Amino acid sequence: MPVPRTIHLIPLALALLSAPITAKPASQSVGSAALFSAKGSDVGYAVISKKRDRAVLRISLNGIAPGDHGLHFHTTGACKGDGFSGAGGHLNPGGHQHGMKNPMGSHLGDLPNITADANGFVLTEIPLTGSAKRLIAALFDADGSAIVVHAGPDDNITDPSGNSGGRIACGVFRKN
Ligand SMILES: [Cu+2]
Ligand SMILES: [Zn+2]
Repeated sequence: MPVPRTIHLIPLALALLSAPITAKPASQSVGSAALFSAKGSDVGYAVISKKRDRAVLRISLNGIAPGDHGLHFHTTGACKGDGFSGAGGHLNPGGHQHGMKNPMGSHLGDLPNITADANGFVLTEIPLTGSAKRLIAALFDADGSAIVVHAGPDDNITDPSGNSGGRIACGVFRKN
């Protein structure tokens, strides 16, 4: 009896289509930053997404020197000045010291090092610790924020910037 079967399947199909929306929300993009080098070349982008109260950073870069590089959220949304000094220090609304290994740490803007491969590519996803709501409020406050890539790796303990060297790329976050 093919006709009654089809009729009964329609409500079932609608129920299946609507179920994932309430049961399992997809991650939602919150904002992004286009990064450029000190010479002004485009080097990639970073996207912040959230799912419930957890945030994730996805970053894609090219033309970066192979090896490990410090990566941070900096406190001001300005990639200006000598060595991107306009971005200020690390995002630090809690008034802590630098570094995930520092007993007095860490800054909200401290992130794990990223690694550029032999071709200078970076493609990675970093789960961000703590409340997404708090982080997003700090990133998109009145003066905004920036994401900065450093010349060398961050030692995760030396205050205030982990001895990670100069700022080689910077991007200002824009809220969606
Ligand atoms: Cu930095
Ligand atoms: Zn820091």
